[in-house]
Amino acid sequence: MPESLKLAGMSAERQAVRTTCPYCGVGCGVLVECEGDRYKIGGDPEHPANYGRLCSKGASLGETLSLEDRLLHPEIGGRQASWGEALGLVAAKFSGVIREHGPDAVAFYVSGQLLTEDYYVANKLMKGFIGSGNIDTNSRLCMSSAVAGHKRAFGADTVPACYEDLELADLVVLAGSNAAWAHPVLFQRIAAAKQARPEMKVVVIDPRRTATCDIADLHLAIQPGSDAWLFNGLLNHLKREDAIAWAYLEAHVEGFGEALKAVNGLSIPAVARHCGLAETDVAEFYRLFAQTPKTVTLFSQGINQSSSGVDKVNSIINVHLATGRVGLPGATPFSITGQPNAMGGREVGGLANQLAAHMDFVPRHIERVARFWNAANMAQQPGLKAVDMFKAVRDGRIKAIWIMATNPVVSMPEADRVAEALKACEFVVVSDTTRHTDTAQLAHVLLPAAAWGEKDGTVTNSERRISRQRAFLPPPGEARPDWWIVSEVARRMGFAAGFDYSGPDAIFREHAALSAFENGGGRDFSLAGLADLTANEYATLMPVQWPLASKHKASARRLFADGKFFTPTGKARMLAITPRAPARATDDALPFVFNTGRIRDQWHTMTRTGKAARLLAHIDEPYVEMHSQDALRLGIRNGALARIRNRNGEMLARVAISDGQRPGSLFAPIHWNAQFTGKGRCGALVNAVTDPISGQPEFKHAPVAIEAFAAAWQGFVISREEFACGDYAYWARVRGSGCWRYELAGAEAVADWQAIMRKAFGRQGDWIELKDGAARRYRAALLHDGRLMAVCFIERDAALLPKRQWLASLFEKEALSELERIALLSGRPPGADSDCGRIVCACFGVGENALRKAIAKGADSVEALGIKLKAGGNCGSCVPELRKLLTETAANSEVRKQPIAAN
Ligand SMILES: Nc1nc2c(c(=O)[nH]1)N[C@H]1C(S)=C(S)[C@@H](COP(=O)(O)OP(=O)(O)OC[C@H]3O[C@@H](n4cnc5c(=O)[nH]c(N)nc54)[C@H](O)[C@@H]3O)O[C@H]1N2
Ligand SMILES: Nc1nc2c(c(=O)[nH]1)N[C@H]1C(S)=C(S)[C@@H](COP(=O)(O)OP(=O)(O)OC[C@H]3O[C@@H](n4cnc5c(=O)[nH]c(N)nc54)[C@H](O)[C@@H]3O)O[C@H]1N2
Ligand code: SF4
Ligand SMILES: [Mo]
Repeated sequence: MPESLKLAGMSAERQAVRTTCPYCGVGCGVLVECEGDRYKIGGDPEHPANYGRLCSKGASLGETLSLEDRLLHPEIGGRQASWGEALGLVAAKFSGVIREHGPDAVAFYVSGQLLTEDYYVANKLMKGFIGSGNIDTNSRLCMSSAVAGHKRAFGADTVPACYEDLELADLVVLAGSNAAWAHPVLFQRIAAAKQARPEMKVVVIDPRRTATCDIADLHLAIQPGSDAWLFNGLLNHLKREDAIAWAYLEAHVEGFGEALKAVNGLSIPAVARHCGLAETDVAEFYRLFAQTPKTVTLFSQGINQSSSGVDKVNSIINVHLATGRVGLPGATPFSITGQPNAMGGREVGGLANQLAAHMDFVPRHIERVARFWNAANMAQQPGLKAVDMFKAVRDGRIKAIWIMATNPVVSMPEADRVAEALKACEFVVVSDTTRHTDTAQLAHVLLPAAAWGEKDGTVTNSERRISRQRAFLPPPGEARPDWWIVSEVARRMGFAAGFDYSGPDAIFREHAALSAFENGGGRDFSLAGLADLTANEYATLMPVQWPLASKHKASARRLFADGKFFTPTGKARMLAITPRAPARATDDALPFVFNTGRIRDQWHTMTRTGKAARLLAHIDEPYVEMHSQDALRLGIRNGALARIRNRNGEMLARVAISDGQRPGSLFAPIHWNAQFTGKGRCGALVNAVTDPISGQPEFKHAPVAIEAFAAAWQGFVISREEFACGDYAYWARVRGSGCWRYELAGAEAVADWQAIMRKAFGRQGDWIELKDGAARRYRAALLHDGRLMAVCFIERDAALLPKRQWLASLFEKEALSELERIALLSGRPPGADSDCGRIVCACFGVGENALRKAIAKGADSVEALGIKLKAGGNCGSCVPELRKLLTETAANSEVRKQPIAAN
């Protein structure tokens, strides 16, 4: 076991490995205790990001380690190949294309989920040795507007803040962030701080009422896309209320005259109109902001993912500069990162328009990096940004592309066109951990990457904190770390000298040395203090923030407290912002705003979280959230299926009616893809329109139409074996405990379900069946020696279908009782209703019905529910929902909770 450490009181065989969660940018420390081949995964109590806490995803990491659907060997054209053959082919093809068409005819599309060391070598190969800027990253879809906003305001891509600021603040503004679901441990830190100091205020700016609003004193359900008006209006208000830090501006800021002029006359009523808000709410927000020196504005994708994202970022930074609240304890703008190593990717220059170590495509930086690398063919200009890169693939300008650790056929805008582009591309290489993804399907060469738990390296979280990821498992099959794969291709392309690394520690040292190279303090990113780490120091490296200018100095927790910035004048810049509406407006044909984002228990395209049954228990199908007025008007029922479409594509999903949604707006999760459902990729509808500066796509605002899907029948199959359901108009595959569930629907009646079932599951065993052709009803169960193998329930009227929990639970039994067999086709448990309902607490599997019952019996607080049912007692991610159930039940209201799962 590499780099393990022995904890006090542990036996020699029992060791613990300190590593980092591979999901969100909070970057929680994880402690893996290994005993033989068993591990226990928990939060690392000593990690300063989480102090031992984990959210539901982190807590379920152990359930995602199975080798099911792992890519274990290199493949060429679908057949297994040796590493030698696969690496040789990739090197030969890339070299061939470069020789014939030049370096800009090839591209790498990489990811904020690579470790810094992987990322560094990929960037070095493309920009230093292939000689093109054509390496871009999924961070383009995620952080690029924040990067550009930082550079405009601060002269460098610097996040000035640290997590503690969120606890020290008297006002936390969450703009376009659903932290309760997307950054749960950080959200819990804010919630705990607020509980300890109830005078602390929280404002949430989000068109939807989200779980994050649970702790909000004020929720501004803003008109989608209108944030720049809100923050511009705030700047004007600060001026009118004499809340501007003039001395700070004079000393440390330029451009404030123009910035203030640009917001002249933007009164509260005007803002309220632009933003679709009540004047009193706008006024309350402005009052809070003006009077609270310790304010942190945390912003995320509701701001960044916009065709005017960079301006929105700067409209936020403007109000912080205007009040001198930058980089001070509890007073700062704070762009939170999404992926575990989004920040690391920015450090190594993973974006097509950056160089490594926060350097730019300017002659003296190009020359400096080339000299440091001894680069054979240093790129002289930026490459194509993600959206343009895939356009270039589509029209044949890029002839070979290598995709690493990202799934663009799901996650890019106009995703169907991305699939077409890859289908048309001469040579597509995909490095992934998973055999079947929507992107892997289109690869000519598949390269098996080592996964979390198997690879070693570093990641940098949202507060610039570098933590080690450490291996505690050997890579399975022939999987190899990404840095190794890239280096081996580089060697075969003739660049051996630049890629002769003995391990990730050697790469990290080089990365740190480059950050310090000719850096006299003019560049923010410096790891000078880590440039000569020994292998052993690297192995035992504790979490550390950058900049770290010297080994002997403590790292900087915050930046800019001294009012010195990285612009040529040393002053920060305020920018004159002219708010712009989203690029595409709704119209009669496409009257709804389609907003897309995350849910609590899934990570991106589900290649990992989709492996844990308990993470599918909270929300199990692709859904679209809409307001009840819209649903009523269009005759769409809660739980029915709907088709959402526009000129780019379409999506089929389950409707969740929620009055937390704005009328005229829809929300769909980004996670479902062709491995889990028929038509659930919301990226198929998102327009490939981008911010002109950052190139970040407008993921939160696509005009669409929605209509009820006219299902002739609906139903489900639950089975131990997989069921081929690809031909039905709607299908969603849900992992259960010991079984799979398939939710199904079709537009046309199916003639013979019996034949389908026999074909799928065989004639052997006992078939119990009920057929009623007139009602389009079919119910069947197959038992082998008393053990349930499969059930199928089909109805014309979906309301007649039974709940799934009880039937699914029968697959955990070795044999059914007589009573259970009798009850089987009714779909309901014999005797008392033991259906616990939809799972709310994923950690302890506590369902909604059980919670409602406990509340009815007097459990009147989250704590009481915890004592009675354990709910919420582990990761706490479900606490907002518990609280909601408590208030709902108290009000005895009929309002559906949001968002719902279908069953
Ligand atoms: N559970 C989970 N957590 C994750 C991830 C995951 O896949 N699953 N992914 C990680 C990644 S990579 C990222 S980037 C982060 C993203 O984290 P977040 O940005 O917090 O998540 P999103 O759900 O994408 O979007 C945030 C909110 O923006 C709102 N929004 C939409 N339009 C507007 C608007 O015009 N103005 C404002 N103010 N808000 C708007 C949406 O309604 C949504 O609630 O999450 C990270 N954490
Ligand atoms: N509609 C819509 N689309 C969006 C967004 C949105 O809000 N709305 N958000 C965007 C954002 S912010 C992001 S960050 C992207 C995320 O989108 P993606 O990056 O496409 O999503 P993932 O599923 O995380 O893809 C990671 C892939 O890498 C594989 N993998 C995991 N570990 C490793 C490893 O160590 N090595 C290698 N080689 N592979 C590995 C996984 O199996 C998976 O296939 O989605 C973007 N797309
Ligand atoms: S908040 Fe959850 S997903 Fe994010 S790093 Fe921590 S445990 Fe992982
Ligand atoms: Mo992201």
